[in-house]
Amino acid sequence: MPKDMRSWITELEEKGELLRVKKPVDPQTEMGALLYQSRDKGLLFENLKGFPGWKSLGMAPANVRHAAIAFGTTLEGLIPNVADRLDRRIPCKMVSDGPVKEVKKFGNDVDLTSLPVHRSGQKDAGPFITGGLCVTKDPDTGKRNLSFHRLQLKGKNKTGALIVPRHSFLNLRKYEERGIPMPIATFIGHHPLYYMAAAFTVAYGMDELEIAGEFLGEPVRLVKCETVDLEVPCDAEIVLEGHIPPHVREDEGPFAEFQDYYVAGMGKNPIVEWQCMTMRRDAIFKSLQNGSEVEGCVYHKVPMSAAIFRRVRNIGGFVDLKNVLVQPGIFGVAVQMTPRYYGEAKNVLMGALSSEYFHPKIAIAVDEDVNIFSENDILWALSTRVDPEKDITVIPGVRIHSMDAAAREMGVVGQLTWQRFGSKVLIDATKPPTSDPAARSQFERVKPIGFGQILLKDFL
Ligand SMILES: Cc1cc2nc3c(=O)[nH]c(=O)nc-3n(C[C@H](O)[C@H](O)[C@H](O)COP(=O)(O)O)c2cc1C
Ligand SMILES: [Mn+2]
Repeated sequence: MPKDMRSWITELEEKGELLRVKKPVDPQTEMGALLYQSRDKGLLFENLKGFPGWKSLGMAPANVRHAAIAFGTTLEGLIPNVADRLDRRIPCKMVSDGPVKEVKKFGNDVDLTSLPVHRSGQKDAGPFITGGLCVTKDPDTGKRNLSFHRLQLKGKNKTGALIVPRHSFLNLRKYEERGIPMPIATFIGHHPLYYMAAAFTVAYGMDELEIAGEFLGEPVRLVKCETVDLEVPCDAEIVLEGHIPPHVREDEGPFAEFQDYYVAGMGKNPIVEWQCMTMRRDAIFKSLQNGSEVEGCVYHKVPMSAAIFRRVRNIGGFVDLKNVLVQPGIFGVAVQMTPRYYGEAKNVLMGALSSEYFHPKIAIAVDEDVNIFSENDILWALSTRVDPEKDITVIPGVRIHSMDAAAREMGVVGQLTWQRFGSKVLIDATKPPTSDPAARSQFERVKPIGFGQILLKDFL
């Protein structure tokens, strides 16, 4: 059976990773706090105040452990596994119908306020659709693009949209140069591997839905939209179809963003007018809480870590690379490796700071004996293996992620000029390299006699 949001709910539930919330929950005033707290389990809200009959899924995945379940791998194997699959694609398949076409609404019957859209942060400008993935096309080539864009509710059939200068922004610019609206479709509610694929920054013109196919191990089945020349997965829960009018910008934001700040690119941003909504008869909504160490962050961590893993493993031809993990707040990244030569870890860290992603600003290299999934262990390595004078290198004058409050903002939000400018840092917290065994042996980590063999459970 093809994977969709329902097969994912079943899988999580069978593994004891999903909690059903049967008491009434208000999406405006209660849901955000519940999602924010549930960092271990997914939540299926079954009773939504003001939205009779609706259910909503959130915090699924709640963490990278859940992401490993979605990818069918182990926690330790997750990032190397995803990195290996990044160069493979499975082309999409067109089908004529699907569950997402069970209900169709057009024009005045489209009412986004009928959806249980939740409010994430206390200072948010209103409810935002955060669990939608947006399909647009390059008008020159017809190539599809899939990306995340938060959609601030601004009425029955209107939302704002944050479109950071990347691929869908390039598409929008092409439509704006022609003075015509850009068609857009958003699907809300699907298997998490669609969300993972959408969060990858790949080459312009590459269809992220083909990456989703590779992750899913089966072609994504697409149906034609009703009112725009776009295609969407036939087994999503809900699809919205609309267009972005050229050169229109309105106030948008604030919004609780991925780094746990309201520094969120708010200002004059594009709007979307929605003219059609199709959905399953018993559609389940998707509520995505953004912020550090909640669901939105999982969709950042896995793609970014895998892209960096793939990028740095060939530095100098071969690196004895073990793992990569983006750190809380998304602006840090830890690289786990066994350095063979003096300086090699720094070469790798330079690569980690200069990838497809602008987010990483603090790159830390650790050895294999440091648990990359434990922030405590990483801090231990920082305090015990770093000689600051030689192991910490600051790189001034580099482009920084445009939502990093610590760097200087330049240009204009909603325009190609928007950026931040600041510095990055490399921290080599590895042991001396294997080429210098005497120096390396100083840093042998203590282990008790019987480590790994004498187990407490056998003595209880
Ligand atoms: C949970 C989540 C939310 C995101 N929200 C937005 C957003 O509102 N606007 C945006 O431009 N990028 C957002 N991104 C950044 C994504 O990297 C981006 O949408 C997408 O991957 C870029 O795709 P593209 O390069 O094909 O346009 C978000 C990413 C994640 C993981
Ligand atoms: Mn893209």
